[in-house]
Amino acid sequence: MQVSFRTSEHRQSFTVEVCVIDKNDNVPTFIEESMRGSVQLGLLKGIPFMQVEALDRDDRNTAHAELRFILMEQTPRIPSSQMFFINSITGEVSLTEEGASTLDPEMCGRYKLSVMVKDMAGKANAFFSSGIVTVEVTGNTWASPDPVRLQENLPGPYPIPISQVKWSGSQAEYSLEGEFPEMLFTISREGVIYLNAPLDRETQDQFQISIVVERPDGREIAKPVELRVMVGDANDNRPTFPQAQYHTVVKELSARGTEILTVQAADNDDPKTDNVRIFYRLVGQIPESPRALFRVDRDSGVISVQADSMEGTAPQYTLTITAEDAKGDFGAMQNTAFFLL
Ligand SMILES: [Ca+2]
Ligand SMILES: [Ca+2]
Ligand SMILES: [Ca+2]
Ligand SMILES: [Ca+2]
Repeated sequence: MQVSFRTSEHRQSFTVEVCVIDKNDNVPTFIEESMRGSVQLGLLKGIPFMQVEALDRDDRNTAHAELRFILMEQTPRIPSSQMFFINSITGEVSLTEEGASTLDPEMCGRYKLSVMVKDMAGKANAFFSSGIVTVEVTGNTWASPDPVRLQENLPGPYPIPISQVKWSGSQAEYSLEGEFPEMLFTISREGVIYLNAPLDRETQDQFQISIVVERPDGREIAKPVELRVMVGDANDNRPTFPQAQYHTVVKELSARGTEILTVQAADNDDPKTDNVRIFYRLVGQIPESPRALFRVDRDSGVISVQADSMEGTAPQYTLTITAEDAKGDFGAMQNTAFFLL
């Protein structure tokens, strides 16, 4: 402001600076009178699910517009009277520990919170106004998905979607944790879980995968859920004998039916399936003989004397026995040799 005045001789002027000092003459008010939010079952304590906002037209740089939020009352007061927490400075609303552990949409699907906003940083001489927040409780799709059974050696094409999870609340990011080779399982932004390579039951026959849900800032939103993957067996292992050759001795006077030796092959496939059911067969004898001298039991692998007597036979025979699993996909040939004295 420029002020001038004239005396008899001189004209004089000076400047007067006028400061308008803020006075706390504005009451803070909620931007929306009735506010709505929804909280999902499973949300952890302290993770905001909504935010209340208020305005105060006084100078923001003074306490006149320094706002504080207060949760006055919750109705109904079940199962606890302190289900919710409001951050007094930011206005973010979250669950208390009690709220997070007892929230139940079937017991109470809607709460009304009466909230207050005060200026003067909430001091006694503050202006204030109040508002109502309606909170809907929603059930959540965030639950452990059903176990998945996958056959080993699936032909693909990969990746193969195997399951899906969804956090139905605010923005969420998913990740997987568990004992499996990196990138064997992955999860998309939409929560679809993929298998990226063929499984081998003989290496690992089941997986326990934890699915983690986080906010974009890395804070966990809810407890992880679990996906169990069981690997079904394919008959991809042939029976094998623990040793390539067996040696034994047969007495010349052995009678028919005398047990000479038991051969036993092993099969790495699932013992609960036919893929490990082994049949034994005698497929060769050197030197040959006009009558059958030996036999092998198809199921037990017991080799016994088939002839009435071993008199007049050669001093040594080499028998060839095969072990074959039930489907015969890989009939494994192994030699069995024994000496006859
Ligand atoms: Ca004010
Ligand atoms: Ca396998
Ligand atoms: Ca097998
Ligand atoms: Ca197998």
